[in-house]
Amino acid sequence: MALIHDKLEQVLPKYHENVKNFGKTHGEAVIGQITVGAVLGGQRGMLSLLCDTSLVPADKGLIIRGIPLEQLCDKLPEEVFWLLLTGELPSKAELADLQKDLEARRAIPDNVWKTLDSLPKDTHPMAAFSILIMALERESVFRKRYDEGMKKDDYWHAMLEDSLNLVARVPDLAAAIYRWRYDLGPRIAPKPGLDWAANYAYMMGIPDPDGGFTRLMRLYMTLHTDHEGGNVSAHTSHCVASALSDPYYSVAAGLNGLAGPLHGLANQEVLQWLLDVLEKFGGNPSDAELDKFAHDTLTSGRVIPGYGHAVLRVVDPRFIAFLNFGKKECPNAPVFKLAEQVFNVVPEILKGIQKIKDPWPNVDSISGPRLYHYGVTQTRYYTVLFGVSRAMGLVAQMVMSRAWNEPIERPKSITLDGLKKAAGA
Ligand code: HAX
Repeated sequence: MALIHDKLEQVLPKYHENVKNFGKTHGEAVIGQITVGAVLGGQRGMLSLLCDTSLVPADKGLIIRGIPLEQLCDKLPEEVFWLLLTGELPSKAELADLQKDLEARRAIPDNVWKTLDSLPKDTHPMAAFSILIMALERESVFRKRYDEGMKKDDYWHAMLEDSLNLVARVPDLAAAIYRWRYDLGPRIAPKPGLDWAANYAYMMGIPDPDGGFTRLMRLYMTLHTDHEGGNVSAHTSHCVASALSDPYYSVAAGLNGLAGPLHGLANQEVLQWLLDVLEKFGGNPSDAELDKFAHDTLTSGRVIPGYGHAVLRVVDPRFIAFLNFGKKECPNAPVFKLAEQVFNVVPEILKGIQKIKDPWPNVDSISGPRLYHYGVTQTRYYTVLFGVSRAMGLVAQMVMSRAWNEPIERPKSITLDGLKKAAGA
């Protein structure tokens, strides 16, 4: 049995007890109010989900299991995965064991590759990614054991099995989609001994003479794993899993939400926006030209992609991590310089628009320029990279929810007339 399983055997039953006892003693305590504005405003600020993997305070940004993101930037994504699941960073031996375990789980059945080959080439890479995860569903240990009458207390064990299998395999699926979608030649088999993100980079087949792309991929995968429970991908995945749909169904559902332009697809939109700027001005523009371009975007009724956030009210620490990486590794790349320039120009514009609550960049405003610099120029692929990493957070949240036997999600809806009555209108 892998060490991650042993560790969770120690941790999760205690977590279950903790949640259960707290629910018993404080089940009636009031923790907030629901306003009409929140119901009409995408449930902003409504506290209604338990998520212990990470937290996003508006004035700080991502904190994973009590550790601010800034302190995790040099960690491998597998280490963050362990942290998400257990609440602690792994020891060297635990990390090595998890890596070995993931490596042993990565074989992909042939039906999945046949599914990929059968898709039309203009299928969006995110759609292909979701379809391939669904093609893996027939492997679900959770569903099989549920059909055999598994006990409730064993649910998380089966969820963990599926979760580890899925996390082990998503880089292979994603790399294969990249090579297939852009006619880059046959799939590249994983290289034994490489870490999870390095293997993903390797299987994409991007030339990487000085290892810069591999370093970027490690950072990229570490930064995108989790962002508490209420964002569209996490919440969707969580809701689907609460019906005891297995992780394949639930992760695919979450990734379908990630594929929206207001969520994970923003990284694709950002890069396109930056390339439009470079094309229009024949290179990097002056600040005045950039200011005018941004205003034109806004007056045409579009958002400035990569800026603003539903929760954050400060510069996203994930943005800062990428900015620091770019300053060190590729300070003169035109598209990186432009992303930096946008950071100097756009917040001042957005601050002048009263309705915008957060004028600052989010992670998507800068992840694409890094990829572009290293040769991943196919912008429609970008959200797949986000999804590979996010799968770790989604499944970690799912395993924890199963551990405390969270019931099926079922908030109550209300009609407009009912809402008006409730508001005394
Ligand atoms: N450009 C133009 N207008 C913006 C804006 C931006 N970057 N950010 C917010 N606004 C607008 C909203 O569209 C909204 O306008 P309406 O009232 O006319 O609909 C108004 O300002 C109020 O929005 P808000 O309360 O500040 O922000 P929301 O919580 O409603 O939305 C979004 C948060 C991230 C969706 C929003 O800021 C946005 O659309 N940003 C651009 C897209 C983007 O970068 N998305 C990625 C977000 C991070 C993420 O999830 N990554 O996966």
